[in-house]
Amino acid sequence: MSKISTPQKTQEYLHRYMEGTQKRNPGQPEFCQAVYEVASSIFPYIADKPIYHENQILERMAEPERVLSFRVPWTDDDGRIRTNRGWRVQFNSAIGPYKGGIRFHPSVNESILKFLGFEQTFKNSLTGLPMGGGKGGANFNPKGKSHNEVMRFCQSFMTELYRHIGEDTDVPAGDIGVGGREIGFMFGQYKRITNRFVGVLTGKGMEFGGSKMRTEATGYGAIFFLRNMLAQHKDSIEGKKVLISGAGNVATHAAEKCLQLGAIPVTMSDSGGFINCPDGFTQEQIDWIKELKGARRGRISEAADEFNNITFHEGRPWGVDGDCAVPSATQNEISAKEAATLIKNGVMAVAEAANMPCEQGAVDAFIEADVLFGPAKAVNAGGVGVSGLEMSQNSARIAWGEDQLRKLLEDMMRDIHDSCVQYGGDGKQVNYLQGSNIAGFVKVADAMLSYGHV
Ligand code: NDP
Ligand code: 2IT
Repeated sequence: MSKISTPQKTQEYLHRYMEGTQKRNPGQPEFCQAVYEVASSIFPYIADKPIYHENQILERMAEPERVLSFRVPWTDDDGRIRTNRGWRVQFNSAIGPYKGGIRFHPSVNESILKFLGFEQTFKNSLTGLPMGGGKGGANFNPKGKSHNEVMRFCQSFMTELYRHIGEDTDVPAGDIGVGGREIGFMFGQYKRITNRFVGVLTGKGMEFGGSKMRTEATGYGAIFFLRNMLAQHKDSIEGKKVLISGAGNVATHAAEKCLQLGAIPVTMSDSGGFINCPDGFTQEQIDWIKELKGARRGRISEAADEFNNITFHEGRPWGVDGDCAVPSATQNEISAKEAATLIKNGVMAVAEAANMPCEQGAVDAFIEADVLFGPAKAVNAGGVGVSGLEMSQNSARIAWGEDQLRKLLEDMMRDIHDSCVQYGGDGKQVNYLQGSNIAGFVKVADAMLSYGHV
């Protein structure tokens, strides 16, 4: 490649790169989607920086260092032997130990875990902490399983996983279907097998090395980022109607932070449909929903039976009128068509609290329509950021106070926002997609250059 590439040549290189990626990863659409989203920002950025091309940095970055796949046998309450598949994708350790969550959901497959591990690499770089990227999980469906079944599954999962992880090697955490209960079961099993009490998982309970603010960090961080995007563009989050999807860890804490900052959270959802509260959920209602979707493992529709001002609807919440959208459930939950509806209804900002919740066509539509678009790797980085702080506390065998951690989270989200502005801010409106991809890329790429061809 010549020293300075023309925009047309850059597009050709990108096209060829994506053809190669698709050929090498057949049947992995989510992974290819995530690679395209990053590569479309990075190719123009490195057009006049041949060192990255000469060293095949983007080619190496799109290949996980290691993908581990394993059998997870467990016994159900009827004494029947069941078998699931587990994975750990150790994607990139250039800037620190692999770090990223574990997802238990029937849809989990290698494509989804590779997209998540790839994204995690850039996200973790953005936090400014020394963490590489990884992700894991199983195609296990926790719905309808008893407490003891979940415990036996987690123990079996860790009985294989323990040999691949370690406090300085790979530090998993939670994600969809994996919360405090599952982390407790897995940490207990790790400790039992290895006879070591170390910070090998994050998101732990307070009694055994967890960090204050970790539970709240992703949802709170996402709303801090939304506030920062609006403030950067001379607007305020106060009084804004916010559409939220999901009703799990991320969604409920996003709703709570909206309320604390004077915004009006009007929707939440689960895989059965969404609820709408035009006046905005109260803290009491959010607490009730946390309990419903947490310990009670119920359905979001039950909220409409409990509260007079809440209605339940089938489908997703993107047709409801709102100023901002914060998708907080799962990947590809806003299609290009739904993006068009949101734009028509006047949405001014979208903050991706889930990982890759917008299809590529939706991302393009938001940017084209000058909607402020906060990409997941920046918006939801507060979760893994506080996980990094949990690792520091565990290594030092100390526990920081809540006020200190709240401030560290808020500062981290401001720094991530400012890095996005630094690399994506030369238009009339900041391009956060470009900013986050480039800011995340530079540190990992330069570390890889330092190591030579590994
Ligand atoms: P939870 O398991 O706590 O909640 C997930 C929520 O999303 C539930 O309401 C669930 O509904 C809904 N959901 C999951 N899958 C689907 C689906 N296929 N279709 C419709 N709804 C679905 O997970 P989290 O809140 O932890 O995670 C939500 C998102 O945030 C994920 O994308 C995750 O990767 C991302 N994230 C999480 C972080 C964390 O710290 N937990 C950090 C950064 C990102 P139902 O109950 O019906 O299944
Ligand atoms: O997607 C994510 O960033 C997470 N699920 C959190 C990862 C972590 O290690 O805290």
